Amino acid sequence: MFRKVLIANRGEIALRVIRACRELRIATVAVFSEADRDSLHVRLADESVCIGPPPPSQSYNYIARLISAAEVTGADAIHPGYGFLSENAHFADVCVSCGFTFIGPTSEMIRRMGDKAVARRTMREAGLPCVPGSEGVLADVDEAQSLAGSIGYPVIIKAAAGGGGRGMRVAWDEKQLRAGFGIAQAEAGAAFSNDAVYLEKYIARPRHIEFQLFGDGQGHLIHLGERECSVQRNHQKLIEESPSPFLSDAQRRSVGAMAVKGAQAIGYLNAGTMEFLFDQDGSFYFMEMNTRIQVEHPVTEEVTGLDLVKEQIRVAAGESLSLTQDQVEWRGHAIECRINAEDYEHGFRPSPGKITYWYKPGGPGIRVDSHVYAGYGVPPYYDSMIGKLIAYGKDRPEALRRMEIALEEIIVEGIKTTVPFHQLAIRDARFQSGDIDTHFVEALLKKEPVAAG
Ligand code: MV4
Repeated sequence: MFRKVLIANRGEIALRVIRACRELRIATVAVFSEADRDSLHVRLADESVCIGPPPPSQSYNYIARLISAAEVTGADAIHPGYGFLSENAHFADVCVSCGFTFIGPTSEMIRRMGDKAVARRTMREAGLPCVPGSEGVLADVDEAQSLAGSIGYPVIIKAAAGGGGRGMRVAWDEKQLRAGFGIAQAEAGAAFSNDAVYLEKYIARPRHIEFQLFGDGQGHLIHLGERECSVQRNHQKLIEESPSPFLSDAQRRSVGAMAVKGAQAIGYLNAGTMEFLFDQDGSFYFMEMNTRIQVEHPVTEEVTGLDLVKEQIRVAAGESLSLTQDQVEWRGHAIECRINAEDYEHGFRPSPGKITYWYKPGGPGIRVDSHVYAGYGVPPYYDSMIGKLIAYGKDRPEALRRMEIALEEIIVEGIKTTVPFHQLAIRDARFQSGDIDTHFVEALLKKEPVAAG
């Protein structure tokens, strides 16, 4: 097992990794930017190293500084968390070539799944259902047009280097396709320095359901069930839950087995998530694979009773998975609300600043993963998430009720947060009945004009 782990991240996930290391009796090194000097991850880690000025490019994304910090502190492994360098294959390579274990999959797996057109081909060859579309990237707009003509409109053009909804363009007819193709290419080129795009049939109003996967170095690969992530806005998830209210046990077993088969095709190692879109009629399609621990991993932890971060560390250190597929048991229901420093009444605009008062809800089935405290200043440089509120119950109604109570209990003063949005969403009749798709937030905010005050 490792003696010392450096956490190449900040915020709640840095705390989450520190806690997992503590349980495993591994020493921890925090890294921090000048804007995060007073952050809890700095206080709770055994050691800390300042890695530069506030902008991520000068700190959390600055590979040479992270490696230097690992070298001077004598760490033997690096946990990337989510975001920042967590899906950067080059970073994984540099870690390994400098003698540090990267707590995640190999750089080769990150690279393969990072190219969404390659991921799609790989999973189709492994037998997973994929939306009809192009065989790899498109050469030009004429190829796009002839393909769209044969599969039928609407279609969606996606950046091969994209993912998470970035660099996508929907076309409902030939004219929109010809106009959108160049825009998609230009956007992809500007955002990812790679203008390769591919095409798929567009699925209207899908559900986003993702499966948690885990592989170890001994060739074991298991799935830990799914998370329903349809409640999102501008590709930012707001509420996640497990299990999905939409899936039957038989569907869970069959899609889970598919996901395992796909991950086995690339010999997948460590934690990964396979994202599927579900059609209104229950058909499902592989979309992409994320090669990191995700923000919403706690809902899976609550219903399986596992510690996914500890599992990541153990597997990276060469140990076997702590259980087999047959031993995975799902119990109850968990929901997560992302508490962001955002003013939802004004288009979810960022609301950084000092938190003057903070009261953390509690009671049976309530978990709060957060790095903030009264007096903490939310810096404007990073992601606006200040914490995750997770409610567990024996069934969905109990989890929902506990969430509703926790949202009434929580107090955050000094900044605006997404708490009022969550209160609205959780009480919505459609949400209560589980009737949610990726257009839920839009429909909710349209229907319910935000009350003054
Ligand atoms: C799609 C789609 C419809 N049809 N692909 C957005 C995130 C990225 N992982 C895939 N995304 C989509 N791909 C086809 N062929 C609709 C989306 C999509 C979406 C997916 C999941 C959650 C929210 C979404 C919001 C808008 C569009």
